[in-house]
This record gives sequence, C-alpha cells and structure tokens, in this order.
Amino acid sequence: MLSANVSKALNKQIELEGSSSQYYLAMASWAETQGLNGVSAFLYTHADEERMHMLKLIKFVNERGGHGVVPPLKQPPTTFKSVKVVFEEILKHEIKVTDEINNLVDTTLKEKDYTTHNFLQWYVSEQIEEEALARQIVDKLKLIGDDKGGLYFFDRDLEVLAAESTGAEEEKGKGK
Ligand code: OFO
Repeated sequence: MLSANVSKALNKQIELEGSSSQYYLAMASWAETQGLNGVSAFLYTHADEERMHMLKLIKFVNERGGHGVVPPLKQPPTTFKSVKVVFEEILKHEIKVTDEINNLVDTTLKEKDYTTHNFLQWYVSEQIEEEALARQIVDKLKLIGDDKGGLYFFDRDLEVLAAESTGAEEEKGKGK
C-alpha cells in the first residue's frame, strides 16, 4: 500500500508527464504548420512517449492500492520562435523532469518504500536518455545556425529518428 506522501508525489509526477505530452504535442503541431515534417513526426512520437510515461505511473499507483488521478489539460504555447528554441525548451523541460524524478526517488527512500523506488529506476534511466538526446539535438542545431540547407537535412534526420524510436518503443512494449 502506498503512503499518502508517496501517492501524492506520484500523482504530481503523473501531472508533469501529462503536461510534457501536451507541451510536445503543441510543438509537433506548430512544426507541422511550418512544413517541418521530420521535426513534427519526432515530436508527435515524443508526445506519445510522455503519455505512455503518464499511463505507466497511473497503472502503478492503482496496482498499489492508490488512485492515479488524470490531470486537467492546460493550454501549452501554440507558436515557437524557431526549431532551435523548441529543442532548447525541451532540454530545459527534461532537466526539470529529471530533478522531479530525483525528488520522487528521495521521497520513496524517506518513506522506506522500496517497491516504488525500484519501479522508478526505469524513469531514472529514461531521463538519462531523454536529456542526452535533447542535448545532442540542440548541439546539432547550433552547428546548423541559419543554414537553410542544413535545416532541411536536419528535418530528414529527425524523420528517421522518429521512425526508429517508434520501433524501439514497440519493442519495449513487447517486453512488458
Ligand atoms: Fe517523461 O520523460 Fe520527458 O518529460
């Protein structure tokens, strides 16, 4: 059974994963209107992944006798200054998510809830991957600068990355 503190902290994380999903969905939709099909495919996939992170937490909370609360929808920004700004925002956001996961892990240790602690290790590794990927993309965009040709190839690269990550998520799903 989850303690009140762990349950509250997990529900806070459910809300954060849900808002991450909405945020990336807004970015995907904006990118699509800019003709950046690869960037938008990548971001749509990313939005789905965040929803899966939320769902995994809801199910865990419910399995442990708590109640995973579906958070309200908040309107994310609708327009973005540039693709570079989008990925800088993603990196900032993922760093914040990592901090929150760490706080959550800390709460489970204080509450001696080793089952939830163990469950959260998946999120700890996922955050390492997500931060590294966002950082890599921001670095690429810094190299590209204002080069339109570079942006064209970048968009194509992200299309490939989106297809790969959809495949990888399906594999992960099979392992469940
Ligand atoms: Fe759920 O990992 Fe990003 O936010």
